Amino acid sequence: MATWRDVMLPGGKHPWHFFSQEPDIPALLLANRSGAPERRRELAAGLLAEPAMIPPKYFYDAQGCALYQAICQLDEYYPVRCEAALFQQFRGAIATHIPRRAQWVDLGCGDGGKSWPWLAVVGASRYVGVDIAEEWLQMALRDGRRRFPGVECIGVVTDFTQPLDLRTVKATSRKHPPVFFYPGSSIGNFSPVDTLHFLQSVQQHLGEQGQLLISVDGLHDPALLQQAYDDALGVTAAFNRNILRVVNRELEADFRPERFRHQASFNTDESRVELSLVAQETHTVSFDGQQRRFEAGESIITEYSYKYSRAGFAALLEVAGFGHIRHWQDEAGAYHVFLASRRQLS
Ligand code: AVJ
Repeated sequence: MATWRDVMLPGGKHPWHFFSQEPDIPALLLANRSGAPERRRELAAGLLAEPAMIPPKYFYDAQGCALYQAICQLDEYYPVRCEAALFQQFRGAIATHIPRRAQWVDLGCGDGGKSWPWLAVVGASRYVGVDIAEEWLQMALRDGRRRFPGVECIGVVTDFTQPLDLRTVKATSRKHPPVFFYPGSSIGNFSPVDTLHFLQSVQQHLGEQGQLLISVDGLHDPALLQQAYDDALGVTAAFNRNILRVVNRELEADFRPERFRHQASFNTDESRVELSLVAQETHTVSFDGQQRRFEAGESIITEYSYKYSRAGFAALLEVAGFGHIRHWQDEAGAYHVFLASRRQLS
């Protein structure tokens, strides 16, 4: 994801302001998008569960996006820098394996900023931005068109924590193979089982020459992970607690964020960082005509961020039907980039 600086327009105006007035918004396809009633059901069910949970996709309202971008600037948050350095160093080498004229499918595109350096190198024929946030997608498409006049830019608004449904892309596609680009180690938010399902659904969209280019955060020293997810400035804490504001809005709940403490810990057995919000005092929260009592010390789980060894993730790719698995990593061997295509049946 790009920095907040990148989304400010000349003159310091916030881009949202412009979108609503632009007549020239490129084609957007809507697929598999959950509406407000489903979101409310999902949130309410999570709050009533034991332990309570709020899915991490609810972090990203406008304020959550801004806080996430601040996280990406933190000294402690290493993944962004690891990935940027890896892409910088190996872009040319990776691109030699990517078919010319491909359809570049940017999963979770945000403002598209991570894709532009690739598009210039791989000679793509089409850019397909995929994101749950329509405003970001529109910005990505607009920017993509401006930068690459010869590349057709289309978007799919979808929630791909649901099974990936890109029939809309296929229906409009030409013969060119897709390259699925899933950077940012965002795959870490899926459980291993959901990761497998996600990889399988990408694999099914690949055709013979398609590729998946994905980055995955590796296994680190728990102390380093702890710092990356509980930074000295408290930015991650603010990001985490902001989710309660989102729930208040979506579900007419009366959470008081100051009653919860940010907690990050590494679960070695599950190989994941766990983010939660811990109630500081016993109290009851109302939402959508229901109530949930939180005991002092009780947690709401807000995010799992799974970490993989090289071999562990390669094994998942293989089980999902990928072959020709290529791999790049940083010097410390703790951040991974994989490029893989469909395993050909012999
Ligand atoms: C967006 C899932 C890659 O797990 O590192 C950063 C989100 N949460 N700090 C991650 C996140 C807290 C991030 N991903």
